[in-house]
Amino acid sequence: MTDWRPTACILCECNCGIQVLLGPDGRTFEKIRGDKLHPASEGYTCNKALQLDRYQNGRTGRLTAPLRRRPDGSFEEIDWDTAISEVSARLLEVGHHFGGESIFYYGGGGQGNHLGGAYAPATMAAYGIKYRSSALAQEKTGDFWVGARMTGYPMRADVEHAEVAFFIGKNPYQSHGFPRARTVLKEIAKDPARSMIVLDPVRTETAELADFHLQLRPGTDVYLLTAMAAILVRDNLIDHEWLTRHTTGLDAVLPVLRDVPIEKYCAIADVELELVTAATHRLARASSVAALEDLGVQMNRYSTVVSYVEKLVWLLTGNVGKPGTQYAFTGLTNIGHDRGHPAGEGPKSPVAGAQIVSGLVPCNVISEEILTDHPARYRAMIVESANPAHSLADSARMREALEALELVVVIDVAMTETARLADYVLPAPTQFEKYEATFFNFDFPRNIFHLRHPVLPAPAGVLPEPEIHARLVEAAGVLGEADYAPLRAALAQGREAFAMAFLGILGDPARSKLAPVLLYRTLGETLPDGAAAAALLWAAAYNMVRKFPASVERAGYGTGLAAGERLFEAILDGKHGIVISEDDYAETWNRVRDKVIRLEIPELLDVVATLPDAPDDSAEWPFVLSAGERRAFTANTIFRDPAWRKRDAAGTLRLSVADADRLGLAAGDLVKITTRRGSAQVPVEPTDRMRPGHLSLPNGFGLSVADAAGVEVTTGAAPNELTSFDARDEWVGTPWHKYVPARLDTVTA
Ligand SMILES: Nc1nc2c(c(=O)[nH]1)N[C@H]1C(S)=C(S)[C@@H](COP(=O)(O)OP(=O)(O)OC[C@H]3O[C@@H](n4cnc5c(=O)[nH]c(N)nc54)[C@H](O)[C@@H]3O)O[C@H]1N2
Ligand SMILES: Nc1nc2c(c(=O)[nH]1)N[C@H]1C(S)=C(S)[C@@H](COP(=O)(O)OP(=O)(O)OC[C@H]3O[C@@H](n4cnc5c(=O)[nH]c(N)nc54)[C@H](O)[C@@H]3O)O[C@H]1N2
Ligand code: SF4
Ligand SMILES: [Mo]
Repeated sequence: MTDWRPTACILCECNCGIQVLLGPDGRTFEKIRGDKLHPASEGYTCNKALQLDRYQNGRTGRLTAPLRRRPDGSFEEIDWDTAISEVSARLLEVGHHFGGESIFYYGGGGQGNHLGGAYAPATMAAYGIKYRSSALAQEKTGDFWVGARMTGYPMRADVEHAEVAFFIGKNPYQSHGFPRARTVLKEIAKDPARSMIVLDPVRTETAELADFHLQLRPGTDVYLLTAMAAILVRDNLIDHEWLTRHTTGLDAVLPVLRDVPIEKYCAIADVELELVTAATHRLARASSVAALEDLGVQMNRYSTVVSYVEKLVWLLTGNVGKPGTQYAFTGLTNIGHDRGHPAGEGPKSPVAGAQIVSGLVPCNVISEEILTDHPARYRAMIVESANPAHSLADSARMREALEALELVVVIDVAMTETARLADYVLPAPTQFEKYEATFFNFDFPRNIFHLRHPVLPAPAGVLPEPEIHARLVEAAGVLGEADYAPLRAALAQGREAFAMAFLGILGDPARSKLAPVLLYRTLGETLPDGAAAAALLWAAAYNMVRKFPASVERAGYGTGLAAGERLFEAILDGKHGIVISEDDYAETWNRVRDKVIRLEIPELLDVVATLPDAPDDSAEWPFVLSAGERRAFTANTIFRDPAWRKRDAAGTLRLSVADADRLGLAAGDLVKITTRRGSAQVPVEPTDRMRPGHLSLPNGFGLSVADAAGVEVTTGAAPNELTSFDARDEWVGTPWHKYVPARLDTVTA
């Protein structure tokens, strides 16, 4: 009973440390417990982590050999040499005819696995691939872009230490998003000196703990937040002295906010003016406010404008760079960073001309970039650790787009909805069978990184992603023994000599893009316990020291080149996760561009100044559907085995009791929900948590997995059969999954 193996939960960005005890067969996760030695989660887990055996050993459609699609649509197993050489030859052929930029790369990691995807840039370079995307471009790119415009550096909220926690379209009780969320929420709720403000049309578990629940009409956040910002100005609650010292653009913002018809906007949002005023005053009075926006607004109308106004609220009250406010974090990579080009400038997608933010093409334009005669259309796609046929808007159109491509290659652990449409499927070890990590490390003042060691061996027939990328790069003929030999020779003289040789490679732009594979094939082979996949972290550690020398030093790694080595060694050894940097709060200002925050984003301020009266709900679509709610038993599509759910097995459609009564519906009755794009039959769950007119379906349902008899069974409704690719944000193309006009029809048995 002593061989508890440290690893992490892979089901949300928190990646809580866990320990796993294997059964006698060496494969079953007999017991799972929180890892008290993990520096961020400190033993915490939520209910979901305890089901992880279903990911590892459940009925998932696990892949154990490379597959090639036959003309009749069925798959045949092939060996790895055949798979790599055929995939490579076909990618080269597409590149030869249409240019490497006609090959699209999608994914690179889910909630738990980014290490393999970090090797993909080498494959992209080898085949001339230019365009890529991931799920971030259907949620966070508006926030990233606005942040880049205002501060030049992404920021996160220090909820744990905030006097007032402000949640906008975010339900951390279920979805987390910061360490030990349920514990922190309960602490805030219990403390009379602290408050919680929640903007959500649903009385969520988080809203239930709140002091102020602003239960607004769906899709009206832009009005409500603009009214809150305007109340700050009207009631002279803004921090003039702080704003003069730290910001520009106040002169442009103030006249717009002075003109806001506060009462009318509260009426549009359908929240009592008194409640909005009280919440705004509470926030203004606080010594610290941490604001966290998420999908409820990021996948909704005016999403990018909402991200802007939300930031104005905490900026006008001076909530930056102090405990309990917003901070600029360190990290081994640069997730969240964007150049902040004004709208219309900067890089664009080749067909739709959509703005590329943080290097990512908006997910909602991908099908448009394919289903066209445009000569620059994408012709091939590599999908790694993602399920876009299920997770992107408009599944029917995504399927059509994938089928229109000349080549689709999927790297996954399971036969997913996307893999079924692939020409080649390349199987990987699970996240517990290899070295793995995420780059979702945004903690502050101490930031954390966790290189997880394998918990159990991988089956024969699968290859870890770094190995797949290395083989693809080698098959393209751009790297080989001649390239590795000098690096290996340098390595024989020690890490310092290796560092010098490697620096030489970084000086050559063409070869520096291949650096991940160069590291993997040289340094990687010398790392202990088969930790080759960690090779790339060596360069990342050096880079971290270069970017954040004081923070790394405060964490105890010293300075200079030696600090890079020490940090890397600590990462390799730290099976429970380690502290990689330590900041003081004021360090945030050294990361803000020119140490000045720009309050004015002219394009977005124009929208705020000219908001129309909210359109009336049309009779054809009497409901608004939020397609994809996080619940106690949802976890994207990481769990494929439906048996993991202890409750809500069918994925109910939640609606208000008033609507249910009016339609004569009782719990469990089937209804047909119809949208502009499709329809689905689902059981209903009437609840007093919902506003009349609002519907909610969970995320992650609608997966098909073979049952014991080999028959494909689909559980619940796939949300994106109901969403449209063209319902999206005007600025960065993020989808309006939480605002889908819908209709209900009763189903007679
Ligand atoms: N249990 C669980 N946790 C998860 C995940 C999971 O699948 N399951 N997935 C992870 C991932 S990938 C992400 S991105 C996060 C997402 O985490 P969240 O953004 O918190 O998740 P959601 O439930 O999609 O949406 C949040 C809230 O938005 C509300 N909402 C709907 N419409 C509106 C509106 O018009 N205005 C406002 N203000 N709110 C609205 C919903 O009622 C919901 O409570 O969760 C992560 N954590
Ligand atoms: N309508 C609607 N759509 C949504 C959302 C919504 O709220 N509403 N939410 C969106 C959000 S926020 C997100 S983040 C996306 C998530 O959607 P996706 O980005 O598509 O990712 P996941 O569902 O997390 O699936 C991850 C994939 O990785 C595979 N996998 C697991 N482990 C490994 C591994 O070790 N290696 C490899 N190669 N593969 C592995 C899994 O089998 C699965 O196919 O969904 C989005 N779609
Ligand atoms: S799903 Fe729960 S246990 Fe897993 S990482 Fe997220 S908060 Fe932690
Ligand atoms: Mo997400």
